[in-house]
Amino acid sequence: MSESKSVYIAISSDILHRGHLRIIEAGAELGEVTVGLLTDRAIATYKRLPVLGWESRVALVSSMRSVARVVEQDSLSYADNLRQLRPDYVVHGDDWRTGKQSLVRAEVLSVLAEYGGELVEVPYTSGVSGTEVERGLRPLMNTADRRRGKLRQLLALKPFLRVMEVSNGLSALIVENVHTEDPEEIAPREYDAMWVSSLCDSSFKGKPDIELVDFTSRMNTIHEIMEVSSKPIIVDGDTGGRIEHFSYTVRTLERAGVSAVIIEDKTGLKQNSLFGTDAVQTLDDPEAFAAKILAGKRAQVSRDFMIFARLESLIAGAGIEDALSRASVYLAAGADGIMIHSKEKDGSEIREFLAQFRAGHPDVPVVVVPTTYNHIHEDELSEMGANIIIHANHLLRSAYPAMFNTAKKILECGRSKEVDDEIMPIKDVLKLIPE
Ligand code: SPV
Ligand code: MG
Repeated sequence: MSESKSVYIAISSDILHRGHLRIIEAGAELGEVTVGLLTDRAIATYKRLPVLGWESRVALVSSMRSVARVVEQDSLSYADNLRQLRPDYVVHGDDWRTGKQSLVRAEVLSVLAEYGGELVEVPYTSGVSGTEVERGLRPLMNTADRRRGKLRQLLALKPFLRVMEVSNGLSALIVENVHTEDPEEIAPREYDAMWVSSLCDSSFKGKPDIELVDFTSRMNTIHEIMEVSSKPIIVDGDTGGRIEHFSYTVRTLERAGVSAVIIEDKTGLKQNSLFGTDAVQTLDDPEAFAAKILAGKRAQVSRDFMIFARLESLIAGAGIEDALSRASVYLAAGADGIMIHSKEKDGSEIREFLAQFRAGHPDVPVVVVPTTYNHIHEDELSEMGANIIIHANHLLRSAYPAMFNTAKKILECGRSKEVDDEIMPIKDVLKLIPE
């Protein structure tokens, strides 16, 4: 080994296999190896949550005889570390010449050229793929405990989480797997979590959103979703029901592996919030609702489960001051975060609420549901102070018109040929769900 030369190798080391070891050995033959270990944040942003946390991964890599030092690499980009460390060599498998990783490679080459560093590529070790190992492990890793904890983990690692409505196994499969395919983007974008909406769960059952679909049925939907997916789940708990019942609800949800429940501070016959003041929206007494939150937090067994207090003041026309004072009461009772709801189209009351709320509570997780003020981009909502952005009903709303139009057209035409171009070919349906 040449002591005078320095070598940089970036890995996540979450799933470490002989391909990685070969790269590290090849690096050690060239000089002293510094491993740029991807931080939890980098892995969560670009891939999935790591199976092993930072401390374990550092311990593992530091113990290798060929590794002289471990440093943090906080993004997929090597640029900052290379400019700082100016290693003589970067070593990587040659598999990154094609595909998404080629963008990272191009940047590495240009930074190395700035000071005369060199890229050394090791032939790819066939027969081992970290991605395949990860895919195989995923069901085993998806225990109720691990899944429940994912929401808190993601909240700690990402500036904001994007969440999509799921109402059955099929929509869960879509939200589990859908991702962007922009060739300019190094890592595809995915949804971070799933929202089990009371409006959509009810609507898919042909029932109104008035807490009529009972909790046993809601749990069946949740199990259906859980069986085919691995992302964290946030459940719309409506009003939470009676205080005596809510304690049981919390335990049932957390036992199943749900990450969070959101309950709203309304009482009486619950009406959907998007009716606004067109329906009777009766706000609960703040102390009574706080007592419900407290009962839920006391019932909770796990550390990770979260209870969000949903503020309906803006929906009921009670104003921002009312929402702010209620938020303080609910947080004092132990709420892990709040959801602020609004059906205003321009988003100004949400903006105003968040500005005032953030002044007093910089770190409390905040959920928003931009159904009506949907001209505001996720990034802007995040800058305004939102941590969780829920697209609460968009799969229901896209499925219904498609189903309705197909049913109508076949009726009008007396045959189904006319809809052939608008629906999935049957051969694709047969392959839709792998065995
Ligand atoms: C739901 O999705 O059921 C909600 C959000 O509670 S909203 O419909 O906007 O009230
Ligand atoms: Mg609801």
